[in-house]
Amino acid sequence: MTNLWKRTLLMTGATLFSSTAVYAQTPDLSDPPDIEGDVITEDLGSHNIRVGIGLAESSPLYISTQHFGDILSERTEGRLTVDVFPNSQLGDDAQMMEMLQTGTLDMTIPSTSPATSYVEELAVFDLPFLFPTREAAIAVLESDVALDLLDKFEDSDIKALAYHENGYRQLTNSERPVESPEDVAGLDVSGLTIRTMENPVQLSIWEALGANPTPMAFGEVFSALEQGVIDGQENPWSTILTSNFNEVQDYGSETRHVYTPFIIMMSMRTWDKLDPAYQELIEEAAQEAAAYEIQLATEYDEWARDQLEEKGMEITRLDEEQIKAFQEAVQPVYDEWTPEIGEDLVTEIQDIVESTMSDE
Ligand code: KDG
Repeated sequence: MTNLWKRTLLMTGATLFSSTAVYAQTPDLSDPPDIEGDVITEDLGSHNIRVGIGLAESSPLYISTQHFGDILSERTEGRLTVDVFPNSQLGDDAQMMEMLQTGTLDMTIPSTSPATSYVEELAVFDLPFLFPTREAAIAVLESDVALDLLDKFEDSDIKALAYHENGYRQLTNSERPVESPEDVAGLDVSGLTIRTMENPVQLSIWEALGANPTPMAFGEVFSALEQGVIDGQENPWSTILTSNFNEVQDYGSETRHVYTPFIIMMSMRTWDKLDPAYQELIEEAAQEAAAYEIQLATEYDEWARDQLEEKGMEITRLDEEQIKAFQEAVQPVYDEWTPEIGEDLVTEIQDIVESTMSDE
């Protein structure tokens, strides 16, 4: 089944994979950009690149990674091919990053949050309400200060190729509508038990809000929600929809409390096997796939929220005052973590945000 055919069916809302047995709908997404650039006609070797991701086939992450594969295949006359393994089927983010180090997996695309175990400074992206707009977030991701952090993965035998967008995180839960930090903490009831990514700053955020944060790999979240082990979780709307969390979550709150990037990364063992011409092509293809993924994630975001509402999730939109109450409640996270992450780095990124906002 060709990647283009898969994507076409996905866009028509068809289900390709019986694993979820739920029609994986997608919005009327933009087609991938035309594949341009020189074709490498010289036989520099054939390689099948295996990519493990945590999200579903209908996610912007999966669709853009398929496009990454199409670029490589088309521009090497099929000598480079890519197989994408979704739904955490090869492991969770932490396990797949370890597999890159041992060379048992070629690529994975985790959020920055679990990747802080390799590059601690990436925790800057876990700081709450850091990016007022997507434009400010992308300006930071394109900045030298952010790109320099990708280079640090080489100390761990990982070649980090590009950032793209996981997105603005929203809270969902099965207990009650949430429009204030008090609703999270529960005044006369216990605080919500919220699953977080395995990252200390994420834990601090939900502790500051009076929740009971529970770090957990992404692949375990649906069953933990279904069994009532946790009350809620937080992810972008597109992830909540494509992972069917609405089947086990009644309430959503448009908190936009963190903007999480993804990182496209390759095992250095795979990278080192590749001819320099292939390496150059892979860097180009990663940039093109990243740009396409950000476009898809942008198109998906509000559409997914509206789909969730249509499917019965009660979504609370928060006004400026209500968001301000959350921002004030999580200020201690900056007090605790800015010195840990590095004052200079945090300030440099806040300065980029400020200059972007003044240009908007
Ligand atoms: O493949 C990416 C997912 O595994 C994960 O990073 C998504 O934001 C995420 C989460 O909540 O773990």
